[in-house]
Amino acid sequence: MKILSASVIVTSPGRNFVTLKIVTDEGVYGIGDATLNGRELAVASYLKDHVIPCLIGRDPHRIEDIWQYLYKGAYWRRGPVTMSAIAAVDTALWDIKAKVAGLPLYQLLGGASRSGVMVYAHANGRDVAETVDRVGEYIEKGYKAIRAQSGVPGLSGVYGVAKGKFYEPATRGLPEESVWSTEAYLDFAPKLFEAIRVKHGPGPHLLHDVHHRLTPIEAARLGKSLEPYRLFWMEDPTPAENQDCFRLIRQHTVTPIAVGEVFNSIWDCKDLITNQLIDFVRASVVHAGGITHLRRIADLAALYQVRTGCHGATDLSPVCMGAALHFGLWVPNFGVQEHMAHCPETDAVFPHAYRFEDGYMHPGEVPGHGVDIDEELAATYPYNPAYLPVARLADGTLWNW
Ligand code: EZ4
Ligand code: CO
Repeated sequence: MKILSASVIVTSPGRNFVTLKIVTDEGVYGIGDATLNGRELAVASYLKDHVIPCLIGRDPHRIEDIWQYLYKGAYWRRGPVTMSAIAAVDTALWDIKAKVAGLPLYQLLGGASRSGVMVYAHANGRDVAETVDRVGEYIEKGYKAIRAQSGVPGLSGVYGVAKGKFYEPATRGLPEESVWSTEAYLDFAPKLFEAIRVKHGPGPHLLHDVHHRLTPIEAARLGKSLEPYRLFWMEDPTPAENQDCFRLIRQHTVTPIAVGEVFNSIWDCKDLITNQLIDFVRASVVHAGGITHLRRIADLAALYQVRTGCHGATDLSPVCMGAALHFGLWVPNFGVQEHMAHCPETDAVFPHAYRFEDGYMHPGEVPGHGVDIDEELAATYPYNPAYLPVARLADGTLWNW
């Protein structure tokens, strides 16, 4: 079997997605997600101009060798653009291998370790009352785990809270700017979670995304103040570049910590995992080198009782979601999978076998990863540039968004 051709499909059914399609000489094809929010065309070019020419004629079954070839062979290792491109190739090759085997992908990884993949939903409200109501709506829909984000009094725009009906972080045109106040947020956050527990009781797993906004000592204060509400996790409490910062947070709080949605390799995770500075690793199929590399990260994490909590916002396409659900059904140290539903236009462009039932998702039993792309429909949604916002302090200082 040989790789005959490969193409990059850029489409914007509601938001931008980059998809790689690899076609074999036997007619079987596979697809992989290559979307890097706000930097989409860099990955598209990396694939088209530098990766695809190296793939033609190769045996698609040699997934590991092709992964090593693209990683070591580029000389320039790691980075979000490179690793998203490698991930797309890897995901498409696993799709092909599973289709040829006539098996759903999770069977090739080692089979199901559980009956379904617990997912968490996003409950976003403009204030406490609205967020408490949104949490209630997701409980009614059957979700066992819910992330809560709320508008903060005194701040006009906050991460995770929708301006319109749906929350979508990227906006068309140039980056939006928002003003951030750590003081307002730290005073507010415990009140939000107190109200949620008072109304909805101890049952639901509650999650919260700090989105890199705090310094280590502020994150320690937040974690401590949230302890009475027993969060499932506090996500990205501080940027994870200088990872020693997490030691300081750990000295002060037992609120579990999840980090890693911006990570692209096992080297970003290694020290946090081996020093037991985090409890959940957020690395995803698309941004961390595909199934082949994510499996390596999860296996390292398992040694330290760190569990998976893969990123799954709407900027990770249904192709990534499908692959993530196969991965999550298998991975022994599974924690939770993020689920932010795509809009109907996106779902129509990417027909998929995965389904939601009573708080759990299942990848389905279709051979491969079970997600396809309707190329004709995709072509009716041309690329539409969009950026993630930036945050500034009240005096104009650029902050972490
Ligand atoms: O801001 O995916 O936990 N989820 C998140 C996301 C990220 C976006 C960035 O593209 O933090 O909403
Ligand atoms: Co996040």
